[in-house]
Amino acid sequence: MAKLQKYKSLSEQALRQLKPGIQLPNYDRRAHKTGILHLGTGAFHRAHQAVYTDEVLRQTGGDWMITGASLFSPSTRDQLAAQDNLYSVTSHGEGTSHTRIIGSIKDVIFAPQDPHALIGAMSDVGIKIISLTITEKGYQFDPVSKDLTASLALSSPRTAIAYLVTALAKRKRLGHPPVAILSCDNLQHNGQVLRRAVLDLASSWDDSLAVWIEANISFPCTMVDRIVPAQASSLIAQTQASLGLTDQACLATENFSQWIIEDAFPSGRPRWELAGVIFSAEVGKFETMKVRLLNGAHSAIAYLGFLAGKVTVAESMATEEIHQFVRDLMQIEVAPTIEAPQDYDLDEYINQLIRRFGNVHLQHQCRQIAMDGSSKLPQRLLVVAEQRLNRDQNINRICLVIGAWILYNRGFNLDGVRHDVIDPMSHTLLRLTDRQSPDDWVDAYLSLRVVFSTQLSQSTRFREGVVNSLKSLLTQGVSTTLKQLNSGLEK
Ligand code: CS2
Repeated sequence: MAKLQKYKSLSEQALRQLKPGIQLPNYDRRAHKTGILHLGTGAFHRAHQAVYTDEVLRQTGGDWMITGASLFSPSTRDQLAAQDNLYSVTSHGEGTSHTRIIGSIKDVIFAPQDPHALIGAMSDVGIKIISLTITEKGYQFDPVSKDLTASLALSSPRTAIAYLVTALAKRKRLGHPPVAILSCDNLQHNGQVLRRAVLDLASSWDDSLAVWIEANISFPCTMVDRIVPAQASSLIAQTQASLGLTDQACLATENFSQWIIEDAFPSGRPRWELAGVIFSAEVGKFETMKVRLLNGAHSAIAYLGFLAGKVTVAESMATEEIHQFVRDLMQIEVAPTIEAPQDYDLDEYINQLIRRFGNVHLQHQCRQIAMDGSSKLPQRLLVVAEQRLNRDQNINRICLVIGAWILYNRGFNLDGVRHDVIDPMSHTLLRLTDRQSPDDWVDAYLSLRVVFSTQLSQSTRFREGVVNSLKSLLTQGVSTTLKQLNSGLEK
């Protein structure tokens, strides 16, 4: 603590006291108005989209500052407010690291404290883009849920989708210009999924609103990619040493970053291409490649690594059998289901992923990725299993990941050490393994229609694959199970 007090806090005024070599926002932050409203101002948004926007403001200016909103916790708002909404992002590559101060966030609203302030900001005439990082579970939306219709009727929405519909209704009423609503979450066809969710809720409320949204609002699809661990407890002290100031909101990430966007912005957009964004009509191919290979492998590492007693992704990947398993999962089972975007070589992409997963600077915890498996696994790996079953191909590795997920959801690892299971379905999941044998557990899991399609739940091969994996993990442990699988010759 004494050490922390020695340093001043990061702020506009303190910028000149930063150590040399740190990149600063070289634009007058007050002179640029807000053009983007972002829902979900977590670490990922702040180390990805906010960085691209900061770069555009540096290069060409414009009214593209971001107003952020947090829907669940006031902590980002509080940390940033104490620092004039400035924070640092340090990116680590192989042997290099680079720190910059990001200035593109103008303010952050904590929605539950003042929902009307957020609706007001979303319907402001200057807003041209409403973007979202609300994680996969934010899209699992039930339009007839009492909670949501009631909250809408009261005009005090709680979910991102309900905020969007309420704010769009206000924009329509005020005659304000159309906006692009930009999903930046790891879902296949994220723009279309979001559009459907918004239209479903809007039409359950007011048909004419749904018609107006269809005619005026765009929902571009995007592929976002940067590995951004949640802030580790040691990071503030480490960053302090390199900044010479205290930054409570600092983030560490990798030096890789990618953002592919469908170019459909009815009221204009920042020139993000200047910061490396690729505008493409092929977003779908990029999404499939990224969600299945990167995110699918990530989930595999998270569950198997965790069960094997590893804390981080890099530590898991340093284990030979996990490393080999992850490579084979990607190369043998996942890649053949993917049509690569133009000029992309899947083998090279996989090699690059293996290097990224091995980045020891990231401290990316398995338990962070293990969260919310019920809303992540369907588009990451289960869809791959379906395709492979249709082609009568081997799905052993995917079945093993599902087996590891089931074991993880029991709330203790293979040595009996307890952990919290964070998942929108955690209560249901915990109960499913109350039964006698792994066969019963799997039958109970397969009846979860939100997770497993009819095809998978009726597939004997899938069921047997998961049951056998579970039994092997329970009796032989992670290492032996993986070694056996890795030595198999099946393709
Ligand atoms: C991860 C992603 O937590 C997770 O589920 O797989 O957040 C991943 O790090 C990003 O999608 C990388 O772009």
